[in-house]
Amino acid sequence: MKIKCMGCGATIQTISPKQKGYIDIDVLEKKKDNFYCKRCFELRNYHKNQKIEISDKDYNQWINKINKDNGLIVFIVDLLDLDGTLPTNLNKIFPGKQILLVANKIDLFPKSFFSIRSEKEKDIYFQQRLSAQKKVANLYLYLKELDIHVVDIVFMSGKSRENIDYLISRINPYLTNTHSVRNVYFVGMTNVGKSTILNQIIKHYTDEDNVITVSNSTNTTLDFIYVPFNENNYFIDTPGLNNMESYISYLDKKTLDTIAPKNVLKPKVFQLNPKQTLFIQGFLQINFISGKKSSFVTYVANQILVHRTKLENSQSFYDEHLDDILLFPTKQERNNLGNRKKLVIEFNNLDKGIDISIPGIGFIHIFGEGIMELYYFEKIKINKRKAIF
Ligand SMILES: Nc1nc2c(ncn2[C@@H]2O[C@H](COP(=O)(O)OP(=O)(O)OP(=O)(O)O)[C@@H](O)[C@H]2O)c(=O)[nH]1
Ligand SMILES: [Mg+2]
Repeated sequence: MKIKCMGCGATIQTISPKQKGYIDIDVLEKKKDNFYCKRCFELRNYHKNQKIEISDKDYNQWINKINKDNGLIVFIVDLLDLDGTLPTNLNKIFPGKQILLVANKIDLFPKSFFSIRSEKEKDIYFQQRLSAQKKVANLYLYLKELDIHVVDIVFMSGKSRENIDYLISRINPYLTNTHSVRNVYFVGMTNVGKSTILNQIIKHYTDEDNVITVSNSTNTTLDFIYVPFNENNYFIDTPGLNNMESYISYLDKKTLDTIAPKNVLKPKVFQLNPKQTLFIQGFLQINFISGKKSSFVTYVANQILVHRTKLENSQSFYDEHLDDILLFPTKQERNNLGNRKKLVIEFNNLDKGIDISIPGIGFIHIFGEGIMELYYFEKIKINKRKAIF
């Protein structure tokens, strides 16, 4: 019989220490249940990560397996990294499937982001009426623009448990259909918080805490983890997909530890005049070339450096301070990210302004009028969208 690691889903083995599911034979012999592989043990207890690559072949097999079942797909995105975690071909990956979209990590956003003015309103918001409804509507419109079809949208936080009950109430109607009971697959890009949400659901029903391993490194979950939800239905945690156009795929654990958002974001507001430059650490350089004074609001982790310089000094600043003030990405990470490239973007005051999303990092809301040049790395895809929220 195959024994599975409770933390990552890998099949337990005692042969190859560098492969997934490894456990020392003497540890295995002592254990009767609750198996955790050595990698999970070290990740959970010492935050040490042995990186295990997941191949495209593995992903394809998992996707095929999901597509063969008639289950519900709960597709989770990170609201701070929406474009980096929402594949535009979502319905093609899961053809004909019902998909419920979860916008996770709302705890990172300041209350003003959801226009919550009082405790009462906060209560109401958590049941997704009033202010949040507007956000849901805005996200629906964005999905429509991208031609993505979902059956429902839930805003929530796996970390602070906000809206966990609401998520379950929205999943409930899909647990059976006319033919059979259905499994629920928790799917999404790596690091969006799939396992964190499942841990909260397990805790909700069993009081057991932190059963599945979570971490801010990529590819924490390595195989399906079957969580019995009731007598008939399984909730299934799945390994995250990698977005090779996101910074997250190129940053090492130390960098991720340093730049991951730790508490509620404090958006930084810059009123920029043309001929000024904004650096988001070394991840993105925005040269404001011409136009009217405009506002740039950064939604990134609070500890991420946002630095303003004069345009004329920007190149020398970048060259001189890449490894001290700008600091990230590190030299080694830059080697994998390729050369820097330029994207020219024109923007104007119409509507609510635009967002520039930096995958794996956050986004910048820009309101005003002008032309800017963005400099960032070859492998990364920066997206411009009409402001959503
Ligand atoms: N602020 C915040 N952080 C979260 C939330 N959910 C998860 N995280 C953090 O995001 C990181 C990734 O969480 P996981 O649950 O391991 O993500 P995953 O989607 O299972 O990742 P893979 O297994 O690699 O696919 C961890 O550092 C979590 O603490 C949330 O709602 N809010
Ligand atoms: Mg996981």
